[in-house]
Amino acid sequence: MADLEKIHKKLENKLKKDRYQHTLGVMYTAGSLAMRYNENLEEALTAGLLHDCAKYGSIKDQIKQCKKHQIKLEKAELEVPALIHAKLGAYLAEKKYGIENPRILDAIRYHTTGRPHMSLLDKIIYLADYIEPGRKMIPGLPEIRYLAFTDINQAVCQCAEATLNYLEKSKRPIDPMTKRTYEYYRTVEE
Ligand code: DGI
Ligand code: FE
Ligand code: FE
Repeated sequence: MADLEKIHKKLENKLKKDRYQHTLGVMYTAGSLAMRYNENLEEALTAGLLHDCAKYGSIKDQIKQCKKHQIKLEKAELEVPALIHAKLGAYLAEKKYGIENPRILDAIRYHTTGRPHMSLLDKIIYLADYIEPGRKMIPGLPEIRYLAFTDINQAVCQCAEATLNYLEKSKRPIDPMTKRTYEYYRTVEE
């Protein structure tokens, strides 16, 4: 676990205090879900710790960083800039934090939108991000917290649905992948 210690220190210097606290919440929640579902604990802790590693600086700064590292952003990503930190995060986790494990990098890459056919680790990070103890209380959250530990696919479905409802209500552009996640998990039985 020596590497995790180093990552902790680096992130504490990079992220704002609130974001760092959220990151720790996601890390421990991901660890708990990994214990529940027999997922690799160290992978879950590492992905949880790093999932928002690109979420510092303004959106403009994040776009600049993408340019600098030759990360191509699709038009849709520029229209939904909240998604940029996930793609950039997967890149930084690999290049700046030395993570080679593609399962961890994918969990970071898809933590905001989810995707159809998520791996168990993807689901754990997607849910841990939503349910960690520091999240502001919103209607439906207690049920998703319960479902995360009892019926993980149903939890993913309700989390995606709640996100879509929230985006529709606040009239924000919706990424196709966010929709596909919901459509897939609405009917999935795996
Ligand atoms: O980085 P966090 O704040 O911890 O959480 P996150 O990465 O899940 O999401 C950041 C925001 O992105 C959150 O308010 C939900 C939003 N989001 C997810 N899918 C979409 C989206 N925003 C837009 N505009 N469109 C989407 O498809
Ligand atoms: Fe995020
Ligand atoms: Fe997050």
